[in-house]
Amino acid sequence: MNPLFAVWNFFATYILQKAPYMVGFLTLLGYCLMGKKWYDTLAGTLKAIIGMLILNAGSGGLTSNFRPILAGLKDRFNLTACVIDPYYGQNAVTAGVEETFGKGFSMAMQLLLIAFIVNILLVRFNKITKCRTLFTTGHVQVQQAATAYWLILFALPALRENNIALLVVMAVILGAYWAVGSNLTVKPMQELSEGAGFAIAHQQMFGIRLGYWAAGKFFGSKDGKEIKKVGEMEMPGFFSIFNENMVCTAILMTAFFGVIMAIIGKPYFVEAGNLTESTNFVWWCFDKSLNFAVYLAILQLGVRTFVTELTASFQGIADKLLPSSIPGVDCAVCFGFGDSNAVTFGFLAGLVGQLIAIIILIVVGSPVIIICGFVPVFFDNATIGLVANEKGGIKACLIIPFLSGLIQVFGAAFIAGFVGLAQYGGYLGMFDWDTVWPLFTVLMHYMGYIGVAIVVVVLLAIPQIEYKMDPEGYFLITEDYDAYVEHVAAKNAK
Ligand code: ASC
Repeated sequence: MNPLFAVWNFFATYILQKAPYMVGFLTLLGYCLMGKKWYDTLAGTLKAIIGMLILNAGSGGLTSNFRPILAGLKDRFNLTACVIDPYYGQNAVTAGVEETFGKGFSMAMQLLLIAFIVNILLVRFNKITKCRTLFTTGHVQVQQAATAYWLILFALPALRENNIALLVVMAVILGAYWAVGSNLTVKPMQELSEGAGFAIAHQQMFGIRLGYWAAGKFFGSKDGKEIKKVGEMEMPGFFSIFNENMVCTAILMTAFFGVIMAIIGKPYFVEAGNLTESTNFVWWCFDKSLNFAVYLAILQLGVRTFVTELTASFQGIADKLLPSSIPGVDCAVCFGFGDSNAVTFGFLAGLVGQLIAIIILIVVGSPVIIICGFVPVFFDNATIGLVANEKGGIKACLIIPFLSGLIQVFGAAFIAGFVGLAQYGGYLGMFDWDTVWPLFTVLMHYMGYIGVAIVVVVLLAIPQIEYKMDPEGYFLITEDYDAYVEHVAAKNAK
């Protein structure tokens, strides 16, 4: 193998697609560019990698513990249903793409690399493009590349014959989505974290901005009246224990998941090998529910470990390579900021929304039935709830994720049925992929290349519009958050 190609291959396999090592790589690069001492660079890089690995242990623990429970609903009621979950979605693409389009999966990986380069270029030339954020979450990029590959192959049949044109169209759309989507989260995240210096590079970036906007518009403070955020609720007597995040999570999870697990019933879990006949089922449910709080705590520890290293070192990259930029990271990173109970509330409100939407699909006899996957229902709605709470208080924190839950299920049912992914049992199902991507797909399907042009132009116009709304503050918010806050205060005083 050509040595250059071998290096590239190694980088793509072990770093680009693995968020902890990508974050470590960027930290290393950033500190080197800043000329830090080698041992500080080493220590910072290790902390960044380990912090991200801890975060993964938390989010992986949540997913592996709670995914089977939600998926159990499907088997328990013998539903032929499409599970919305990034991993089910990726499996469905791998299983069906050859049969459906006569194309292998390997092109999705080339797409990932080229789209990433498009993201870098859009940030590099951000004096023109106004894009300020670099995607660093490789596992998510793999899932999205797979799904985008399917959606675009479906929408534009002519491209199936022309690999180069296919790659170019896909990479431009996906790379623009990464740059523009994560850029949309700069303001909500800088406000939430009081200038920690990161954006979100995940699967609900438009959802975050929409939630932020709706929370401010419909629930935000009016006439100077303070909004009541989750963390500021005064709880009397017994309810005061809900102010403690771990206690709150444990009690709510036991109540909610207790009911779901009771509905599924012990025999199912015994058969699935999760527990034995002699295990006390009630105690097992209680233990499982408490573990939710454990994994959340692990996840937050991970965030605390790596965020400062990554954002401090990224200054080197911003100074030397990608001006005025900040890193886009996993959505779970924001769980370390704001009111931690908003994470739990947002999730549960989203779950209620999803369950109601699923019942509606069943009642109206929808040809595609959706089963909620843990990843969309938790990570999307917790994130959106957290942002909504910050901007609009507790009501926003409950109502907006609830609506998001409905939208996720209806959007996924539509698109997974429309493009034929439902029959392979899964769809990515995260918020943006139930909303903006179906819209892109429909536009491209019915309008062909004109649709492609509309998608690209609209995407690229979004940061321009945001820039026009506040040209002085736009880059200040990533370069110097304190100065940005003063700038906003001065603007408001006028
Ligand atoms: C995803 C995905 C995960 C989770 C994780 C959240 O979309 O594929 O594993 O969300 O990134 O921390």
